[in-house]
Amino acid sequence: MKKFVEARPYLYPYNGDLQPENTVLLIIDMQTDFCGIGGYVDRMGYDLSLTRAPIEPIQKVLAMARQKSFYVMHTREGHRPDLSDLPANKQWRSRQIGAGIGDPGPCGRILVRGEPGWEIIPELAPLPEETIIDKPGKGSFYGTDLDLLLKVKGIQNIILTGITTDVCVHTTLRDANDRGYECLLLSDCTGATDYNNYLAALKTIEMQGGVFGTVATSGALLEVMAAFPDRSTH
Ligand code: C5J
Repeated sequence: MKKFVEARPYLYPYNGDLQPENTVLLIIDMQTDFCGIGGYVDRMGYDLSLTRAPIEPIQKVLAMARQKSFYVMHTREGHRPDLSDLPANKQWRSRQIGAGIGDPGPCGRILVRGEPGWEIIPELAPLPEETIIDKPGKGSFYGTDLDLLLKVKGIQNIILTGITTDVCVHTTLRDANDRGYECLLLSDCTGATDYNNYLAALKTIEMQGGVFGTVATSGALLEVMAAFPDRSTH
């Protein structure tokens, strides 16, 4: 039976083929560096309440995805400890704003793999069976095996959540859309360092009949997910 989530500008997914077997919940960069005290975003001087706002809504969607056996994947932005995968211009720009990638801070070296600030926040800690994608850039496909993993699992639908809406989430969304994945962004499960950019990022998805996909609230998705059988019963 076809299933659709109430979304803008069109119901998701476009073909009604929404199943745990062909759909992944992708949780992007919910790391201390992006939403925790002393992390990268905090060091840049942004208001952490904007990037922390999605934590609770994502927790609810994550719990439902686990209960209903949807695939769950998490991403982490970060660099090798020797910084050999850190482009010089990315490091230079981060130092200009006082939060040099690779430099020491209250949460360890900023955006370096293995450091406390790079870890996913405990509220959204991955389970051992959930895939974690370590990415050196903003997009989740660049320099990773995400596309291969999705193809092998037969994933058609990607439900995007995480931070930041206008940077890593949007870069991932645009790339996923070009690769033919059917994308849904959950508006209350994402946040940006700049609220107007958050609003613009949502609007950009909705233009041209859904140029990159479609946008829903987590409530609308949860309503549809609730109708699937629980993990233990299938
Ligand atoms: C940024 C991200 N903003 N996760 N990364 O540098 O959006």
